[in-house]
Amino acid sequence: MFKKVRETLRSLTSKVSDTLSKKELSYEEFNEIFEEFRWVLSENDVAQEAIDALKEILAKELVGVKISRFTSSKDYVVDKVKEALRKLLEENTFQNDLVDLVKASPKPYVIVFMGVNGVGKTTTIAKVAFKLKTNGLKPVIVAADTFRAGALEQLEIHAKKLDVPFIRGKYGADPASVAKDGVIYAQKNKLDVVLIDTAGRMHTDRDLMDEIRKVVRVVKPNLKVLVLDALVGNDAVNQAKWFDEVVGVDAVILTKLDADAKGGSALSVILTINKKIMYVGVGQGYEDLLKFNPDLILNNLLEQ
Ligand SMILES: Nc1nc2c(ncn2[C@@H]2O[C@H](COP(=O)(O)OP(=O)(O)OP(=O)(O)O)[C@@H](O)[C@H]2O)c(=O)[nH]1
Ligand SMILES: [Mg+2]
Repeated sequence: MFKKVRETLRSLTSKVSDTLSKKELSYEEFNEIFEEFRWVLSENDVAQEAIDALKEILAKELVGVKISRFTSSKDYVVDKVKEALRKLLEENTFQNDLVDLVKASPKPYVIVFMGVNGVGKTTTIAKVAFKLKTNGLKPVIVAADTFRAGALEQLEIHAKKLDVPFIRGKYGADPASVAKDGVIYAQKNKLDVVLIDTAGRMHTDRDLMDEIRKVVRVVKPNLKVLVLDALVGNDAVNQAKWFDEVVGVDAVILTKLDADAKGGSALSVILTINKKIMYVGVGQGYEDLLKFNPDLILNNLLEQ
């Protein structure tokens, strides 16, 4: 389905550029071409406001312009579409650099990672720990997923490989008190960042949702990060809404971008959730975490 976003984007650029290579594009012509595109974006749950904003920006750039016969109309249109999308994606970009943010804040800086099952929370924490360490900061990893079998060991292996301190409770222990232990450990040992892993949870599980609320109430994190799978598509909106309602979401990390070869799914997710994207995951290695910037999506989406 998301393949369609990319295909339609292509057809939009080629239809507009066909006209522009011969004559000026009238608003009526633009409108007709765009409405076809709107339909595909809506089908993919891209928010109407985002679509309207895109239309307005594009209309300004494309209607009534004359292209010199020395310029390729195709390049011109692709450029304009890219610029318009860039503007929208920039509004959804977490502008601060996490390393700078931590350096400028009182220590320890506490981050809680949350999200539904299997989106990549644990892997992402290992990547973030690696990034912080590489930048001269001292993190501690805290396993507050005391729920899923194997979760503690999975995180412990990462901590050992990364040579980062690791705090865990027993299976079935209260995640909030494990998280608090992690913060106390960081205070005592003058560590810079506390990275708290939590169990995957669905909004339908009231107990687990109450539990994450308690973790947040007890440790009062500086940052609440929602981890989303870029391939999730339409459900991303719901996930963002649930966690926002329960504890609030300060930033999003979008994982598995490497699996969204064409970028359409990620584009839909970003334009619909109305949250700032901080990092994107692009693989399973520790270094596969990139600071989000619109070009990561655009280059994929509009490459010819
Ligand atoms: N290709 C790819 N795979 C990823 C990425 N991030 C995570 N994964 C994989 O996704 C799977 C699930 O990752 P986890 O980190 O265990 O996910 P989780 O959210 O902690 O899962 P639960 O704790 O069970 O809810 C693993 O196989 C990871 O290697 C990514 O950016 N790209
Ligand atoms: Mg996990």
